[in-house]
Amino acid sequence: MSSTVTITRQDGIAVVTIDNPPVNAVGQAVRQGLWDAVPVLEEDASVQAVVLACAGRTFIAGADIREFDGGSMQPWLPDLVERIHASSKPWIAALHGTVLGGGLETALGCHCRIADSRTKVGLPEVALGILPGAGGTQRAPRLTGAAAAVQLVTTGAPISAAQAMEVGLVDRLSDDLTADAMTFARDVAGKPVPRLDPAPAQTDLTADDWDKLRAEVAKKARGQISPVRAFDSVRNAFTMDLADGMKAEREIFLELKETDQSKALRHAFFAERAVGKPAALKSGTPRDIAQLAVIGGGLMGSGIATAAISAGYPTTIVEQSAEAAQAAQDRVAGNLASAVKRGKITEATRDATLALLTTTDDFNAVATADLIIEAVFEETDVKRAVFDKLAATARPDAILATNTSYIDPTSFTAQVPNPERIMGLHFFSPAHIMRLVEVVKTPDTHPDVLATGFVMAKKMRKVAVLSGICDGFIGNRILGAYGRMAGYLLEDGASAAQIDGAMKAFGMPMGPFEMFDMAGLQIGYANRKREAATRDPNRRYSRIPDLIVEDGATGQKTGRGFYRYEAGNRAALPSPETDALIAAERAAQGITPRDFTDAQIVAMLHAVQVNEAAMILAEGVAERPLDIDVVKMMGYGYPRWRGGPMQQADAYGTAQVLATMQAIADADPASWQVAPLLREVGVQNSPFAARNK
Ligand code: TC6
Repeated sequence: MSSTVTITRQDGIAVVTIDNPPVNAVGQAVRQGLWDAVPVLEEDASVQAVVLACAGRTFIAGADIREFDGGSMQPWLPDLVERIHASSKPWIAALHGTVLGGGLETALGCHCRIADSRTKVGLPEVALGILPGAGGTQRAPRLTGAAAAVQLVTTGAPISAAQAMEVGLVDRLSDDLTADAMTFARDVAGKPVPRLDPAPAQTDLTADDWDKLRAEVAKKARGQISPVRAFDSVRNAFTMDLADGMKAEREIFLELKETDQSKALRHAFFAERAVGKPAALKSGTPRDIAQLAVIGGGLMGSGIATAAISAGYPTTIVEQSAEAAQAAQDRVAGNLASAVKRGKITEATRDATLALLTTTDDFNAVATADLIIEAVFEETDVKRAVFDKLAATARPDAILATNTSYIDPTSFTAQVPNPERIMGLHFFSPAHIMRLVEVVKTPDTHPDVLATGFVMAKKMRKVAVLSGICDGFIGNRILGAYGRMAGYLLEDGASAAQIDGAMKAFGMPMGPFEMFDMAGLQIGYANRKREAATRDPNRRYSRIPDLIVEDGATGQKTGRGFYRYEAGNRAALPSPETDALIAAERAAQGITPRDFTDAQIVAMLHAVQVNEAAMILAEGVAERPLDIDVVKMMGYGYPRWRGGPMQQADAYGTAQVLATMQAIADADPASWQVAPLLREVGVQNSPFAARNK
């Protein structure tokens, strides 16, 4: 027996325990241990029933994802699950924690399932670009029927133990799992072993219904293949017997595992965890934060405060007047009310959470805070004035954070004593919903302060990424290159609708011009005015966005920007006025509009992002390519199934990205230069992933 799988026996019941921290992933050693356990228990006449349980915080949370990149190692999970199911003695799976993927599939191979009432079960494989490949798409439908199986398998969303019981995945619920699993085992010992009917599962759905459902799944998947193929496999359960369905499932699993999409999604999974462990954090010890303060209760400040109180931090919002403080209070209450409406929290939780919030117009309230987040208007002088006051009022050891999204924090904090306690915490709007936070390190920031930022972000259920200082930090600086290229493409002849359409077909939730209109054009306009004096005069400057703003159109809120919007409707419609303005500007610049293919648009917009990212890496602003990928996926809607721009560069081949960038730079050398790091990797066609160590 392997050390990860042990057997104990008590009164005719064997307990097989898996102990493979942290999440009991069913890797090769666990599979081998279980594989060996089955015949031992078959041959042991003293054993009448078997309980399969896990030590630690969870039952099996899935296959070991780290094994997916190597060759597959026997025994394979589908064979193991089948071996357990074929046992002549009943196996009872005792479930707790997060029973996911191969974990649930193993449990479905057992003959009975009992779950701790706090358990969550699910088949999240589609989120890794694969499908449940150990019988999940065949056994689940035979237990639950079509609707629940389609939902489980194509969304990957976990369900509660109670829901699992309702749909037939679980037989009993328990609040004392160890004892109740033994009772269950005794109840079924010596009786005929309950087995799944291998005949095709029954359904009322017609072929037409199935086709409609498939179209819905494909629409939601927006370019991702795995939900659609997983759906096909579930459908097989209603036309094939178990053995044939399993064979077909295995084929689809092997096909999906090798796709770029699955590789990208696996990269995304590990990258999201690796960003929390940057080298710069190794020497940091997080400080305790008992009291938070947020300066500014606008959209951003109240979003941050909502996230903070939701994570359990007592928080004070400081505003300039009693009215503004009340408005901030209302905003936070509104955020929580909408969480109740969406079923995310209960009314009782809302009330308990809101009780952690104080709002005031008295700046002295920051004196008791351990961590203070400035979230005022993005203007150097406005921020400096806040830090002047903080220098006088905050405790000398309080951590001071700024939510700046572009401006170098050192440009408005030089007057503050103990600069090692200052960092940037760049939240994304709406801050109580968006999961990304860029933790910005100044040259003085102490590692303990950074570590505190990371811990706080985690408590807020956010993903923190470390960034050094540069204009726009990691995310907005790359967005700058993306927006600039989109602007040139527009001026050169592509329409906003074509560019947006190409990027949506690529997988972005919206194109650049829809995004600009949604965010409002005035912030970019103000930024460009701020940068005007320092801008390289030789670099091409497209005036179109400025002309639109100066024409009185600032995006969705005003009913017009790059597009036209009807009142109360976010649909982007063509704007004849904006189109005329663009045509006039092209003529004024002597530009004859030319055609671009969608593929060219995508390749160019991708290449300039990777090029900017390569500079960011070389400057040390981001530690690793994966940090950049996570920023773009979590903050900017970059499709997870593409894994972020750097992972996508590896999938295209960095040589190809270099060639595209070289062509862009050759055509307009004053505006674009190939980043030396992109040249270095591109010449060798070596992947950025090699630099993720
Ligand atoms: C599958 O089952 C396919 C079957 C078909 C086969 C034919 N493998 O997330 P955390 C690591 S596909 C390897 O921070 P939490 C994770 O990297 C799989 N490692 O903890 C991290 O390592 P680090 C289907 C894994 O409490 C550590 O465990 N299953 C795996 O916030 C802690 O993880 C899934 O997709 C794994 N399967 O959340 C479930 N899972 O410390 C994936 C975790 O070195 N996992 N690790 O950074 C999860 O959703 C969550 O990890 C969790 C625990 C909910 C289980």
